[in-house]
Amino acid sequence: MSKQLILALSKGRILDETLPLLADAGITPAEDLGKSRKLLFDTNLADVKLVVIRATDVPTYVQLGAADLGIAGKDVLLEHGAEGLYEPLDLDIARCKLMTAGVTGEQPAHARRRVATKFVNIARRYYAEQGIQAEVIKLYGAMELAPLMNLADEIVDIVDTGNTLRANGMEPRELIAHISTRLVVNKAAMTMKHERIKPLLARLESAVKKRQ
Ligand code: PRT
Ligand code: MG
Repeated sequence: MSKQLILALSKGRILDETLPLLADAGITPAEDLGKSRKLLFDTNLADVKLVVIRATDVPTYVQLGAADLGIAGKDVLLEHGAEGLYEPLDLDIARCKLMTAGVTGEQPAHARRRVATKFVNIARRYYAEQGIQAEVIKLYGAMELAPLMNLADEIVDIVDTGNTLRANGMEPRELIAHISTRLVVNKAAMTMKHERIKPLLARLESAVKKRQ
């Protein structure tokens, strides 16, 4: 195994909250991530590199050992599955809720409920646990549109303020999980590179604690 540690970062809104946290932990990219088209970056720490990838790809990179560590939303981790991953630290950023939602004031009428979501695994598990028969329909975005277009009776999506739902005539129904961003570590790397990972984990842990 290489002596470098590769940390995979989730692009998008998580990245915006991750960079200040990394800075608090004394980890800064060698160049401006926002301004570069590169995907692999050196940092001020000689043995730490960053890759910036799609949030949904982070668990895959870490699980397969292409990255040693990763930063990803709990929603993405629940959907992907935790095999081969340790989740040692809640970074306490990008907090939100995973919820079911439907058209305001409407009861889900279909005996077999049609549920549109990009979180198909989470949704299947959740409705099965509730003893509700569900037909889960995979979408890649704009879930709020599905009930309005009568594609689905309900959606499973991320809710923060609830403004997006309200703007589309919908309301949150059941809470599935509280979500925040987590640090994940490849299980083999945790053993083989423990001496390198330990201090990095400690830096991040104290940066998180300082904010609480
Ligand atoms: O990757 P893709 O572009 O398909 O999805 P995305 O644009 O939703 O991802 P991105 O980069 O914005 O960030 C996704 C990650 O941020 C999620 O995996 C969560 O862990 C976390 N997060 C925290 C959120 C939100 N808050 C959030 N509010 N992800 C998405 N939202 C969206 C939600 O999908 C909905 O459209 O914001 C809307 C709801 O917000 P409110 O305030 O209107 O309720
Ligand atoms: Mg996006």
